[in-house]
Amino acid sequence: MMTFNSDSEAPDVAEPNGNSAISVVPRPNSDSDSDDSVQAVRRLLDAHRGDRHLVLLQDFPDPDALSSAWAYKLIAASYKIECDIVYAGTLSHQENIALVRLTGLPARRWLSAADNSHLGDYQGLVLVDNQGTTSQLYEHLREAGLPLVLVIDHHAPQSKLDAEYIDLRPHIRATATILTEYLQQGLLNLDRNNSKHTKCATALMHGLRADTNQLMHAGASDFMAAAYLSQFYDGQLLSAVLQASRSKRVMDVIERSLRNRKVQNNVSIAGVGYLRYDDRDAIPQAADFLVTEENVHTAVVYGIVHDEDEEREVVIGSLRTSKITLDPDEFIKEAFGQDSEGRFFGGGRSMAGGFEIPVGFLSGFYENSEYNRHKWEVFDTQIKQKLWRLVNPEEGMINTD
Ligand SMILES: [Mn+2]
Repeated sequence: MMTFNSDSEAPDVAEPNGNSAISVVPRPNSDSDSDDSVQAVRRLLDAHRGDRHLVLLQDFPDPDALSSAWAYKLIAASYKIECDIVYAGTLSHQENIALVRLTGLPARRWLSAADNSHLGDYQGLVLVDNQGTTSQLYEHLREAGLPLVLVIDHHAPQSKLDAEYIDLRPHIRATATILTEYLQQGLLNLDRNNSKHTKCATALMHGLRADTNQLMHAGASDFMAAAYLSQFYDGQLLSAVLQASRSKRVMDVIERSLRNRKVQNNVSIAGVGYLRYDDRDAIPQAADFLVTEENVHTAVVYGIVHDEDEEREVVIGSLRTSKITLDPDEFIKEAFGQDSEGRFFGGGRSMAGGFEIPVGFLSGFYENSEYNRHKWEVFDTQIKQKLWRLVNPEEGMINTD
């Protein structure tokens, strides 16, 4: 299926390796990893000219995912590939809503997992900033026979993927950096006078800042990508996106996390009880906040998110850490293990991780009921036991009040 065209416009990989070379920060295009990936993606796009791709994001897409998917869509369009960017959950962070509205970012919610009527329009599936494990649509789309064409991600490997090409770079801090390298190496030449291009560059800048804690955790390649984007992005538009304010309900969840937190061995853990689907992003925001406390290097916040439309409940948790030696992916996989089908309940990337545990048969939210209280206590106790066991191995089970 793939054709291997010559890549005459490809940058030369070879760099002199002599002793005279002065040590400098590596240029992205001297990174052979990145070069190989760009060549492979270029060949793949060439081979799929005229196709239509479905670009799938995690259920609660973040700025890194949204901006990277948009960049992919713009790149693919120049290869006559049309893309639709979809997610199955909701946009719940005030900054994400502002980002989408202010830039006109073309992502939409896929309304029903059961709706197959449009699947025939697509020849391929592309995963951006995820590996299918954080989308409730992924299994469904694969079962419906949509071939996985391309995966572009920076999370640690989550499961075995059979894609035509996988550009998985866990050492890169943001998927936006990978997409920016694609742009920089000529998959699409950005034009300062094209407002879609400047808006996409602004979104990418936001995405890469968001995933690197405002560049504080950025590596050399993220800085190089930011430097490249700085020629195209709109600073005023970015500050408008960043000024989006938090809703009262999000503030309430942060307040609950503060009140309920327990700190042991520099790890802060807080359960926040029930929250609405649309406020789900309050959980990572609360974790971001708790990790700023003195003597705390890692924060975990979780709650039961209930989706009124589908009567579905799921425990959602977020981990944030400033401890370089703590691997969030390993930590979460070890704490919660796998479900009966061998899928992990969560994973992570550098400095951050998350988990989702289905409430299943016990789902159902009844206003002010004892049932809700019991259910919360059971999940809260179990999650705390699993976390404290890792944080405090000598003490084993601890009392959770
Ligand atoms: Mn990301």
